[in-house]
Amino acid sequence: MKTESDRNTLIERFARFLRARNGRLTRELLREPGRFGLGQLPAAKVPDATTEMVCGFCSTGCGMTVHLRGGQAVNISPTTDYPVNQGTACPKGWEALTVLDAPDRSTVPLLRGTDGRRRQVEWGEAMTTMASRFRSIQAAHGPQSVAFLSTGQITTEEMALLGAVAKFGMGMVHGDGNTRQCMATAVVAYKNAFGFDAPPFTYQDLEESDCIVLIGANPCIAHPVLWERVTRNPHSPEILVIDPRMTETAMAATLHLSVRPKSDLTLLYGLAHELLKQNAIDGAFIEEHTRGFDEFAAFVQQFDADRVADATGLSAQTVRDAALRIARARRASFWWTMGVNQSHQGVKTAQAAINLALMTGNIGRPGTGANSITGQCNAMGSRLFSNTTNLLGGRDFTNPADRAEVAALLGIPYERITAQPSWSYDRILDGVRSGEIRGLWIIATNPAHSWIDQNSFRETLAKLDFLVVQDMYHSTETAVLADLLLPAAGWGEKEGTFINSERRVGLIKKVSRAPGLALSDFHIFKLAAAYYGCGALFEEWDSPESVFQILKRLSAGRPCDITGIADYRALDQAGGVQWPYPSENPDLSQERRLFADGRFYHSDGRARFLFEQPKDLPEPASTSYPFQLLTGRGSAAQWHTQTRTAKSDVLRKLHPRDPYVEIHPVDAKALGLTPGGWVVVESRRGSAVVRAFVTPTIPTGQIFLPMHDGSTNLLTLAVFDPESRQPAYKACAVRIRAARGEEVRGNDNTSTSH
Ligand SMILES: Nc1nc2c(c(=O)[nH]1)N[C@H]1C(S)=C(S)[C@@H](COP(=O)(O)OP(=O)(O)OC[C@H]3O[C@@H](n4cnc5c(=O)[nH]c(N)nc54)[C@H](O)[C@@H]3O)O[C@H]1N2
Ligand SMILES: Nc1nc2c(c(=O)[nH]1)N[C@H]1C(S)=C(S)[C@@H](COP(=O)(O)OP(=O)(O)OC[C@H]3O[C@@H](n4cnc5c(=O)[nH]c(N)nc54)[C@H](O)[C@@H]3O)O[C@H]1N2
Ligand code: SF4
Ligand SMILES: [Mo]
Repeated sequence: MKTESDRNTLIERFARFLRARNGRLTRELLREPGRFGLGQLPAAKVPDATTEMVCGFCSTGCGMTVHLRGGQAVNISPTTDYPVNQGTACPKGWEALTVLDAPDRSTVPLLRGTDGRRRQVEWGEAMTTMASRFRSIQAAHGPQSVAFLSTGQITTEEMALLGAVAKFGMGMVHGDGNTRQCMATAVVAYKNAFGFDAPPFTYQDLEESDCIVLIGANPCIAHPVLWERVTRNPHSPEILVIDPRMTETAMAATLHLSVRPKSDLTLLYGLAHELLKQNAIDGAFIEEHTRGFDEFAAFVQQFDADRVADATGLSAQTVRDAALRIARARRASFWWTMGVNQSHQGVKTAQAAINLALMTGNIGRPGTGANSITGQCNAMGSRLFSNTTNLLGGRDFTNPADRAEVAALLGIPYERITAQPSWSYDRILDGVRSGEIRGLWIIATNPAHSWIDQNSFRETLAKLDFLVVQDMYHSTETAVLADLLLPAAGWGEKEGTFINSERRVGLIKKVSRAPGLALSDFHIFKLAAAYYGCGALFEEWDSPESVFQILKRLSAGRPCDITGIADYRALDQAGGVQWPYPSENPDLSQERRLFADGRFYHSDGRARFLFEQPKDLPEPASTSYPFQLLTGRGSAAQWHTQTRTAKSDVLRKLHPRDPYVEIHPVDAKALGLTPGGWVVVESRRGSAVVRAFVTPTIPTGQIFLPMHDGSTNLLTLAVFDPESRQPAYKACAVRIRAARGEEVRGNDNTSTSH
């Protein structure tokens, strides 16, 4: 009889065979499509070389092989031996090159004149104007009156350069990023619980876990390649999905817990209570490696199954059953994303998931962990090196020793290292409203679509004296508002590194020329420094590769130490490298998780149990607004505000053409709505006209709007988690009715078709 390990070896061998075969077939297909009945490629498209780099959409960080002709990209396919994706990719990855070639690419700087019209200018005039406008605002209103909003979608080297130039060179105090919309909750939860923002897992854990708990996460749509890895798990795992909606992921679950929106906190405390009752805790781990357990255990006594059933809408039996499945597991893992992070009590909900992992000793071993999957290709780079919330390398702006260290490492005078931490995104916007902030520089994010409560956001932006937007496309909702639009190169048109969700540093390369006068963000930041007169401070920062060496210095001796990466150019062949990777005694294994020794980053080495009473929904349903609105990702083929994915014919075919709202058949019937008919969704703040997608996958009393349509955030309510200041995009009260003739959108009139 075969042992489990024999069986695993066989599975692994078969998987390797499939990957090798698929890799060969892909290469042959791209070289000789005629042999596969696909017609012949024009000679100019037949590749003569390949190179490897990571994908530029989501944080999974798949390895992609770019097929080159004369050094220029002609095709792309997933890399078969990259540890992340092992030969698979989602549709966005396959289409990553297509979206670079679009008629609305931003190719030349555009500057608004006194007549309100924008005209094309040379880079020299663009940068002189930017420097002089920002300087005169700062002269009149103080250095803090100019701020920046950046992103998780440029390279780590670019982020670090921007953060350093803006704060240490141009004197700005406040800068934040779209990671606030996304990851701030996980960052705070980890920092307070573990002592550092350190997602502990490696993707292999998805294959090794025997109980995978997904909380507010829909990886089938949002992280399809990670879902692939779940499907390769040979341990027939329990899959518990906590999501109000019966998502694609929930359909594959062994147990779907369709909770009421934002009742997760009560549920997770209830599970802790049940685990205690079932004595399914790891006393030795708790004793040796944590702090605050007794208080936590006393606190959760009040969350008996009846209270939990009352709050969540689940039966008491289901709650007990879920706890039992976790208790039975040898390796339980807890994964969360936006259903948790984007909520009015997100930090405590994330920490409630962390508490479950800690109390059951499910951390630091294969297949375990309290694991936040991040979103954007380089959100993790931004968390460490954007110099916004944290000083470079996960340090603290308010700590003089940290500032002195950074000054010394960078050779920048100590007085220039900003002592005040940045305001959060929403506070920066409050500052614009109050006149404290008058100049704003927005880089690689499209907040005039993605920020919460758009009507108020747009009124706020209109108050600025000078708005600079730096984007790949001139047509985005934010780009069209800019006084100065700077044309940027995108992924594939520049080089640098991204860090994926499992802390893996991967390389991107220039395989295509940016159109017109568009420049890499790196180059634009260098120009900004030069025109501002602070270029001399950043002489050493002369290329992405030299900034990577600076980042290594900044990381030395810290949890995110990457000093062991000797050769930045070899990152692709190495399959990427996970942090930490110190120069002394690095762990050379391909898949690495944190906390194997049970030591956390707090000075006493112990993780913390953190908890508080659940709070009511900020805007509960009422008689006039009887539905709870959920928002999120709609399809694996759409990316956020669709500036990129809408450019691909293939991707457009993979999702419904018109924007839609998911509504339960019972609710649709009661309101007289026809499937596919146009409806109006209204909140106290705005309205959206979309088609009714009548489906039992959404519970009654709730509706779901994908975030990809520009009108979704006209409805959302500007509520924030008090600890992380992350917007609570996923619950406000709305009503819905059939649209009148004049309200129906024209066929091409969707605000997403850029
Ligand atoms: N195709 C595609 N993939 C993407 C992206 C994209 O735009 N398109 N964006 C990337 C980014 S930046 C991110 S952050 C990730 C996001 O990845 P996910 O977080 O997985 O995606 P969302 O759809 O925003 O939210 C996940 C689920 O939360 C559920 N939810 C809403 N409210 C609650 C609640 O109160 N409790 C619980 N338990 N669940 C709730 C929603 O029903 C939804 O199914 O995706 C990344 N991947
Ligand atoms: N209602 C609702 N709203 C949400 C969410 C939700 O679930 N519901 N999710 C939130 C989340 S998690 C996120 S992450 C945000 C995302 O929100 P955004 O960041 O606004 O979304 P993107 O469409 O990714 O915008 C990225 C912009 O950068 C440009 N770009 C891409 N690459 C480059 C580059 O290399 N350089 C430059 N200069 N520009 C580049 C693109 O053209 C695009 O305009 O949305 C948030 N908004
Ligand atoms: S799963 Fe994410 S990283 Fe992988 S191909 Fe798709 S978008 Fe790219
Ligand atoms: Mo995100």
